[in-house]
Amino acid sequence: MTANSKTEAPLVGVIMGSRSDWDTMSHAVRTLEALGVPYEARVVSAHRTPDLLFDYAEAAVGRGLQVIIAGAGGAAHLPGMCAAKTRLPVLGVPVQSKAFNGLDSLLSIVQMPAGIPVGTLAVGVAGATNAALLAASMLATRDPALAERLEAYRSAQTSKVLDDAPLTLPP
Ligand code: RP5
Repeated sequence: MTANSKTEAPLVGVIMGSRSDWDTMSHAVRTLEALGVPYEARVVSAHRTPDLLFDYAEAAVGRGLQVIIAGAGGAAHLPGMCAAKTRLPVLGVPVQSKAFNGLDSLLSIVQMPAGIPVGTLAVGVAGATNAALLAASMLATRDPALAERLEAYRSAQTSKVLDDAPLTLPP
C-alpha cells in the first residue's frame, strides 16, 4: 500500500447523522483505509446541526473533496440535503433503523426528485462497504495507482471465495 489514507488531504468525506451510525459507517472507513483512499469522517446531522451540514456541503468542493458518502437512519434526510448543497457525487447509505429495519432510511434516501441525485446503496454494512468501493471506483478513473489497488482488492476477494473449502453435508 503506497497511499496513506489518514495523513493525505481527504478526497472522500464520510458523514453520518449520529454517532450511533458509526457501527455501520465504520465499514466505509475501513474499506477506504484498505484501499489507501484519503478520507475524513464526521458526524453532521441534517436535523440537529443543519447549519453545519450546509457549511460542510458548501465548502466541500473548495476543500478538495471529490466524493461524499452520507449515512443516516430513520427520516434520513442527510444525503439528499447534502446533495442539494453540493455538485459533488453523494453516495447515500441507509442505516438500519430500529423501527422499520432500515426500510424508512432506504425510502428517505432513494426517492429523490429529478434534478438532485443521490447514489443510494444497500441498507446497512453492505451499503457502507459498497459506498466506499464505489467512491474508490470513481476516483480510480483518474488515479492509476488506486485503480491497481482496487483491482488487487477485487482479485483477493475472488480468490478467497474460490479457495474456500467445498461445502460438505453435516454428519
Ligand atoms: C438519524 O437518526 C441518524 O442518522 C441515526 O441513524 C438516527 C438515530 O439517531 P440517534 O437518536 O441514535 O442519535 O438522524
